[in-house]
Amino acid sequence: MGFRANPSHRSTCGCTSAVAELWGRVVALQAQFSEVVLEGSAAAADLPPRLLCTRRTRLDHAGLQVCVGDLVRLEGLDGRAGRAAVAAVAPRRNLLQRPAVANVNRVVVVASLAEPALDPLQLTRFLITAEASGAAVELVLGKVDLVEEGVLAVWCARLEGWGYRVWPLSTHRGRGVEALARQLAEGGGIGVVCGPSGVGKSSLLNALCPELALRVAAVSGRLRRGRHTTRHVELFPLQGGGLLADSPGFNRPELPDDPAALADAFPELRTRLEATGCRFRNCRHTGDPGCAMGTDWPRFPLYLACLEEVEVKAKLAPRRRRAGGPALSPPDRAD
Ligand SMILES: Nc1nc2c(ncn2[C@@H]2O[C@H](COP(=O)(O)OP(=O)(O)O)[C@@H](O)[C@H]2O)c(=O)[nH]1
Ligand SMILES: [Mg+2]
Ligand SMILES: [Zn+2]
Repeated sequence: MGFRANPSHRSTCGCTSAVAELWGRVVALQAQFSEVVLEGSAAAADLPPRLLCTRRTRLDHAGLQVCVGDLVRLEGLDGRAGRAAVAAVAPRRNLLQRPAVANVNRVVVVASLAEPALDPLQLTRFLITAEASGAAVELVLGKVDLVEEGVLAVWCARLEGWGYRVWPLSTHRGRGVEALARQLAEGGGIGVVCGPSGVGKSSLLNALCPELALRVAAVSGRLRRGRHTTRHVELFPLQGGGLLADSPGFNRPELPDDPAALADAFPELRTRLEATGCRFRNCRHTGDPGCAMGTDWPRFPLYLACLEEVEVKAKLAPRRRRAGGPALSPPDRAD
């Protein structure tokens, strides 16, 4: 660990000294403190790997929240005490809502075929939320030791038809863990694991993040109540590089507000739209005669169900629509 001078983030204090700026990544929040890991490897000074940081009050005055995943500039470093203060937050590339993590590069959506059984609509809701973040999406099928190989093969083919590469996995058998670890290490950056409760997300995180596994092992076997099992959000280093966060259990992610954006969150539809386009502008792709997307694609009924829900939500928010949101008019011809 060390600090790096970040040339793209000039000091805003107006001073012209050549002191290198200190930047780090917020990996956890604790009450009013941020836990920050210093970025870069320049000048591996005698600093603790994690700094406990307060926030400069001017950030509060600007209404700026510090989130897990934020890249922050530090001031007032007290290396011996491992303390500093967050002076600035770099612009975020995105902000996931549940869990609240900024600058997410990758969302790992986990589902299982058994215990609990896979619910295609629920999985679609998770995938839509993941796609809406703009991050890369990986689809993991967990607990594959509980199902027959034939059943697994059928589901893999079905989910590939949804436009995803599928990562079959069993943390109990160690199957698929290394392959997924390699994939996650390739992109680096920040990843978030999400999916319904009970599918094996926390077990997967333990398998992928040695530091977390050590911490879990250190927790009393009787209580089994460490920070990792609470609603606390924390980024853990992956063995091959990058950081990964778990999600607390919630089973019904909210769909996005904008009906016009929904088609983009279905990769199989998005690919078709990019390849052939649809001759109608503002088309909802719901089977109107002439819509090139047609209705003969596997997730069409799920797309319809989600679209209906998003449109009802949009109708209930007329003020947002008047402010320039999507119109709900029927498709008009573009040619
Ligand atoms: N059979 C089987 N059970 C698993 C596997 N991974 C996790 N489990 C079990 O599934 C339950 C829920 O796991 P957990 O990781 O807490 O799921 P989460 O709610 O998604 O975080 C626990 O009892 C785990 O032991 C697996 O690969 N195979
Ligand atoms: Mg869990
Ligand atoms: Zn269309």
